[in-house]
Amino acid sequence: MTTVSKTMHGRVAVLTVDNPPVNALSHSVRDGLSSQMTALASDDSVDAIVIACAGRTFIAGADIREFGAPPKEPHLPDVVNQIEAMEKPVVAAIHGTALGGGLEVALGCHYRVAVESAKVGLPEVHLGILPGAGGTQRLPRIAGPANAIDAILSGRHVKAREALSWGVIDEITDGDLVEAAIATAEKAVGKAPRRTGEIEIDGEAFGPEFFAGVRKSVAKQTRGYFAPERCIQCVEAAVSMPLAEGLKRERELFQECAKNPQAKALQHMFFAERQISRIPGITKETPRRDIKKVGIIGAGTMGGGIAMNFANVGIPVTILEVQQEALDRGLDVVRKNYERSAAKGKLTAEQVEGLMGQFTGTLSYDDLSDCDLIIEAVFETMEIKKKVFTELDRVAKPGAILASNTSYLDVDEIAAITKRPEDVLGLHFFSPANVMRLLEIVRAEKTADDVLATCVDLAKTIRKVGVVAGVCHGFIGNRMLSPYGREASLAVIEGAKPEEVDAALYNFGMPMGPMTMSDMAGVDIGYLNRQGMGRENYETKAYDWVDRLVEAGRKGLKVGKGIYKYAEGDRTPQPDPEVMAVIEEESAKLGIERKPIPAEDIVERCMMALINEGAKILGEGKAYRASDIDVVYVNGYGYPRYRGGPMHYADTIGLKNVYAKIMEFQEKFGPRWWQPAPLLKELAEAGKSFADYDRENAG
Ligand code: TC6
Repeated sequence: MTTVSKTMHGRVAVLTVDNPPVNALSHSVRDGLSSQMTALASDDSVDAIVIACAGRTFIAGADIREFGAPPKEPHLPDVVNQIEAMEKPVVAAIHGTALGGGLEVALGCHYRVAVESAKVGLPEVHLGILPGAGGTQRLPRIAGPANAIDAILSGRHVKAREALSWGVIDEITDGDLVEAAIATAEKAVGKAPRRTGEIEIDGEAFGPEFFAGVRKSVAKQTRGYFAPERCIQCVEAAVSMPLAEGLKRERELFQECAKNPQAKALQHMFFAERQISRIPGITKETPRRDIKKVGIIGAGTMGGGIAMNFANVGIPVTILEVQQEALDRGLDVVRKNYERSAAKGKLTAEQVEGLMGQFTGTLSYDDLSDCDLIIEAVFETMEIKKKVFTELDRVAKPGAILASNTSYLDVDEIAAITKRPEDVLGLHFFSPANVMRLLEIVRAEKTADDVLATCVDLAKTIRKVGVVAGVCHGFIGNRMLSPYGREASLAVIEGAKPEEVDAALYNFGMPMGPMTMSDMAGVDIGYLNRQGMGRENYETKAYDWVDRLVEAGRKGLKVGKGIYKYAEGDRTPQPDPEVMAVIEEESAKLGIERKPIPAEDIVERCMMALINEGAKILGEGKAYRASDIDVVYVNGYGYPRYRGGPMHYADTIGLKNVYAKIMEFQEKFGPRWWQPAPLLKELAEAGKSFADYDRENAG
């Protein structure tokens, strides 16, 4: 298939790349560009060349689907070098996004013309690799090392105006892009070639101190990641080496990244996050309902945070509370959140007022009668939820979508209290709801397809990662959290200190350990949950020591003491000998002889517990894909993205090994909590992976 075609405009040849959806640099595009360059170099009827793209965007990068397959010539770095070496001027005409290899092609061109809405960037770091087609050498030369390192390490999409100020774009046109590029090309004919790779960098200001500063500034957000350090080394090479040597160094470091398992994991996440909106039974043709106005029940932290998501994208919200005081307090918290953003320079005072103008407070359910979607975020008991939904059933207009933000409760039971269960579903936001990207969309038994489709689209509108889950206790995320927390807590009663458990999981890549997390969320929340469950339904050995802490008033960070203690006004957890004394007493009571537990064992038990529960969820059809579970864990629970989520991590260990480990734990710790998921057993015995399962069950 021809993906690069040529048309003549006077003596300028316009090459148009047409490789939907995003004009990625598949083999045919590289081959097309390269053979066209060879032919045009000696074509006497051509003075100059424009590279433009059909469809929605300029080249958005290498073809990620080709990663992992044996590379085919011509390789992208050679194509970019070939373009740059042309004696005839080559101009890139950029619309949409010129990303990764796309920007590298543009940097190989001698001029770049763009439309105002265009963006450029080198997002390879998000895929575990680095810009390996000269991007790390050419961008520092044209934009300066400081701008280049910012773009390469953040992977952000830089707007055309900013790119213009960096020198990356030469001209922004508000007219016809290709015509403007042709005009630039015609003007360049006869002038000396203008090659990015020949620009000299003044290395003086970019010595070891500069790079030490860069390393320090990104240390926190790049903890555990392999590629960022290699990106920095590439820019160091750009500053200190001639182009050819720098390109060689870039190649070596690119290969190191490409071979590292993190690259595969991050690329898995890229596709996983694009799979989530493929839902069985839902197509483009499935009708959608219009969401022009949203109602929120409850102006607490959760309700206010949820409401902000809608206001932020221009959807007005009516918030309901029972008492005026609570309503005022809730709206005040929302305002303070916006004011904090304004103080950081992210919003103007006018924008804050504009956003607040989207909110209407009310004490009356009747004021929700014109809402298209109503989300309740009230206290987590079935009795209260049922009361709220009875009221909603009374006041909501026909066709309004009614959603519960419950984290655990049975959405089918909630739906059944209404006369319109087809309009009901769960929309489970994560706290803080205005910040956290994950949204679990809970498809209840009777939820109508158009209701689900509307909410899947809506998640994108409010910039959430919306994953569809089935009805079960805790849905995907919290259901998996429970055995993970149990194993962490058991490790403590068996011999590990809380800070050792936390350190083990932090070093694995979690943003914080489960003990710190429990203190932050409030240790009493789990306590109340267990009280409701009854002792026969959970592992008492794991939690009796925690319950003793709560009963002694140690409810967590909010009261300055929980599993750890906290100095006044300081959120740093500090080990507390009083807590250790409780733990040791409880261990003795249970007849447990405390023994140190190696960090690897703690991690292994917690991870196996997560994976096994994930496999149960998948086998029961409560998640459509293993990769959906990965998306939930990475976006909602801080699971290290570079490990690709718990299910991908299981695939890297091998499901045979995972299954064997779970059987070993069953032997060692007893069968009550260590029952392998039937799906895990089946896949392990068939020599398959979760990725195989997803492929075979696609759609
Ligand atoms: C690189 O260049 C390395 C160079 C060094 C070499 C030595 N390849 O995101 P959307 C698909 S690394 C293949 O929903 P949007 C995507 O899977 C690359 N496929 O759309 C989806 O397919 P589906 C550096 C790709 O409008 C469809 O296109 N570049 C690629 O919200 C639409 O995608 C990047 O990392 C690709 N490169 O956003 C850019 N890109 O419909 C990655 C997309 O079958 N891409 N697809 O599910 C993006 O950031 C965004 O896709 C976007 C468009 C901003 C281009």
